[in-house]
Amino acid sequence: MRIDILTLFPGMFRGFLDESILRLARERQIVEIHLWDIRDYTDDKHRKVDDRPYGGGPGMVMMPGPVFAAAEAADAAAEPPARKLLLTPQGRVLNQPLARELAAEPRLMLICGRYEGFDERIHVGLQADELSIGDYVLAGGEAAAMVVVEAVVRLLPGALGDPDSAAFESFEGGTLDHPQYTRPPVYRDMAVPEVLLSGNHERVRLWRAERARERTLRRRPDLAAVKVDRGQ
Ligand code: 9D3
Repeated sequence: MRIDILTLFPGMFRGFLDESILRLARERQIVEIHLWDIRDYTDDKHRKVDDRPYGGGPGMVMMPGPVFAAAEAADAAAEPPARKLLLTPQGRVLNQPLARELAAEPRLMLICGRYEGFDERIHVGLQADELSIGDYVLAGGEAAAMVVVEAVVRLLPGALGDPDSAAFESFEGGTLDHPQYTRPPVYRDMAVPEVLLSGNHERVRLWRAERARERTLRRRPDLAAVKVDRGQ
């Protein structure tokens, strides 16, 4: 997969892309990620990327010219044309099925905004889908783009060391994870549940399923409800 990221702050991505799973996936050539500085696609001496909203109101709006020019340059850099995603609070909210859908694309273009938002002609003219990562207010699209990249890249075949771990996870199974323990067996007077030390795999499996179900009902009844609706 190829991912192009358009941003006013490419420096925010460097550490993120150079560590852990993103570094490994890039080294293994599972994903190729390119950063584009939207300010490089301005044509005035002040390198202006935002302007005041028509109709008045607070804040500034991302101008169409630099974003279109950067998106066209990125699209022309490879084939096929990218699926374009505009990170905005108004977008479809990212969830695991959408991450899976995006992971099946050959190319993604993530367009990050700052200020109050994008000129509407950007999403209309570029045929970009709007994407949010949840109902809280960020200062711009960059952190959201990193969330999308991490959620998608870990699903690409070969990106995780263990090929099973992506299939067994929370949300796709419809429940939260059960509690986990590792050594030592007692830490600061807190003991690991006896069943996990028993060696009885059937008891362990049942205990984990019960704890996962209990947690899901208490903390995320919305997820538990999805599971009932599907008749699982
Ligand atoms: C919804 C708030 N807006 C009302 C005036 C102003 C506004 C706040 C924050 C406009 C843009 C932003 C910057 N946010 C993003 O760029 C963003 C975002 C987010 O804030 N929450 C969840 N997902 C995303 S994706 C991009």
